[in-house]
Amino acid sequence: MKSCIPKICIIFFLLLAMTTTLALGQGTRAGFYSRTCARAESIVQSTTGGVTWVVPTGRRDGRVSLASDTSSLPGFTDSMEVQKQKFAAKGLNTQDLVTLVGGHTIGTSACQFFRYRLNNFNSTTAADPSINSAFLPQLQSLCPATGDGTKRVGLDNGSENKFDASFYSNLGNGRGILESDQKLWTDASTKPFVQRFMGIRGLAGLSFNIEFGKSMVKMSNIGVKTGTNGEIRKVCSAII
Ligand code: HEM
Ligand SMILES: *[C@@H]1O[C@H](CO)[C@@H](O)[C@H](O)[C@H]1NC(C)=O
Ligand SMILES: *[C@H]1O[C@@H](CO)[C@H](O)[C@@H](O)[C@@H]1NC(C)=O
Repeated sequence: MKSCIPKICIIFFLLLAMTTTLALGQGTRAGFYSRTCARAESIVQSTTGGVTWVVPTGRRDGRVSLASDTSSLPGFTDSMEVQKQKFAAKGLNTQDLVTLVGGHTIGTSACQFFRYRLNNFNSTTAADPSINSAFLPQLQSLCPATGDGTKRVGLDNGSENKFDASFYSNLGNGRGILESDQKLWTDASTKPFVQRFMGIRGLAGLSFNIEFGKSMVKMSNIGVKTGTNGEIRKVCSAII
């Protein structure tokens, strides 16, 4: 380790300490990061960070940038059936799917990811008929066909900064922003779960707060790396 400059050494030992902790932990559970990153859970709780599907691509500065690969975004290409199969292969059921997508109770989307639904849905239909007819003109004025595609719109209309079940009520009202979100309502296999989060009478209600925690822990335990098999990144989008 002749060329190990101090900064690198510090990072190396930090990583070593973290991977040791991982090996001991053998899986994710509430409190898992309480020693190594005391605030991790409250940070995750308060930001509910967006899930990204990533592929490595080359960069000239030596880092590997992890660019978004929209072809792997289920909402862009996959049917609900395929999506459910992918979840099932990882031990996650249809309720987990509906629950995890509820992560869209927080945050925004850029117009470019959904404005095709407003004027250019498919070869025979201009606007996606699953969009509420009063909501459609609002969306069209916020996201004009030729306007700035990077402009952002709340995924949970009227409640984009609050972690609550209103995302599901919005789906029930045709106020989903992403086609894949709105499909949770139009698809017969996922609709009952949306209804249960909405608290519709006659169906056993589900608490979004409780179910979200359970499904997140389930998802976090998929393919957990132990020992030296994983890495904890300081910058999630780059291998430094
Ligand atoms: C079914 C799979 C999912 C699809 C297709 C999907 C798709 C998307 C898309 C297209 C956006 C907008 C991105 C942008 O415009 O920058 C987004 C944002 C977001 N997603 Fe998802 N997502 C999925 C699952 C999830 C899950 C499981 C969570 C969390 C548990 C989540 C949390 C978020 C958050 C918080 C944002 C907002 C980010 C921001 O405001 O910058 N998503 N998602
Ligand atoms: C276009 O979308 C409409 C509404 O969802 C649907 O009924 C129709 O089959 C679609 N057409 C094509 C060509 O995909
Ligand atoms: C839905 O929420 C209301 C209240 O916050 C806003 O005024 C609307 O602009 C918003 N509509 C869309 C399409 O985001």
